[in-house]
Amino acid sequence: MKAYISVKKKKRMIVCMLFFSLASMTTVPASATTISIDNVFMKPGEDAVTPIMINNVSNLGVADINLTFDPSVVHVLSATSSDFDFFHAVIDNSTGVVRMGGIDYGDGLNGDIKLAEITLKAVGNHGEATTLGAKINELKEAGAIETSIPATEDNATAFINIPPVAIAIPMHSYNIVGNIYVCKAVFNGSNSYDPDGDAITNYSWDFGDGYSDEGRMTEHIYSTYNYNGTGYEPFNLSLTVTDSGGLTNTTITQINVFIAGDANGDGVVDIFDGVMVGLEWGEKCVDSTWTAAQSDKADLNNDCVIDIFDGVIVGANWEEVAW
Ligand SMILES: [Ca+2]
Ligand SMILES: [Ca+2]
Ligand SMILES: [Ca+2]
Repeated sequence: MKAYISVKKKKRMIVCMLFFSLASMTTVPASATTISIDNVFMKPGEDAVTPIMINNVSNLGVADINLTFDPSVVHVLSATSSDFDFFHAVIDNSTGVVRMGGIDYGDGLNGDIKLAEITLKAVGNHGEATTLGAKINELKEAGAIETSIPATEDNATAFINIPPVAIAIPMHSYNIVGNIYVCKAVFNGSNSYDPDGDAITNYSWDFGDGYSDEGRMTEHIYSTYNYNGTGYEPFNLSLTVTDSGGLTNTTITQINVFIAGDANGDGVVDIFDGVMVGLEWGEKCVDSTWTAAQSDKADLNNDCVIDIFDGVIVGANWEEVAW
């Protein structure tokens, strides 16, 4: 059995520090404690493991927490591997509740504490999902007084579906500002796939310069560049694909955009750009994609061949600078 665990980062409250004012002895409340669960993705019949965390806690002595779920979608096989000295779980797969209790026998637990690792089994059909709900019955500090610890509960979702995988292939990783001497950047998302065979229903592109588009293939003409004073900063090209179950995945690729004529990307158009075009003269793309960076750079108009038209762009922009 293969386990699929989301790497989705849970929303965390802003971490504040606890400051003591010696003058007034007033205190600022510590950052909030949260109960967090990660999203889980499974194929029908398969298992997956997700931790239930008590994050950002101080002096934790006792926890009594329910996990709820739709038992027609998932069952809980086990709840183990707790950070507590004593841990006990009662699993009820007929109503969809796991009640978990943990006790610390020492001076209290601090930081991010694992209540348990939950092993789920997908008993429903592909495409179904259930909320994994956390509910606090008790959360108390260690010690005789057993002060309650305030905390928020952060739910998750168990999906009987695997997210798609986004793959973006830039035909040209090096581009020039192309609105005068046309330079189309072409991006191919067709290698994206879905591990459990769902159709990919949407390809959403963000070119990193404020423009976006949809489609398996797309093209874009960059009309701006990022020069930070010493060099160009690339744009972050993002592709998000969505499967027919609504799960998404995003990949980010860096795309270089230089001023027109700046083949070598040093911020100025001069003899070195002409030399680069000359050295790569006659080179052609394979399958509409450059694999050699030098050729990609010298192909200023992105037409997949290095010829006089690239030379003309250098000449027409002679002595232009990026700053
Ligand atoms: Ca899928
Ligand atoms: Ca240059
Ligand atoms: Ca060319």
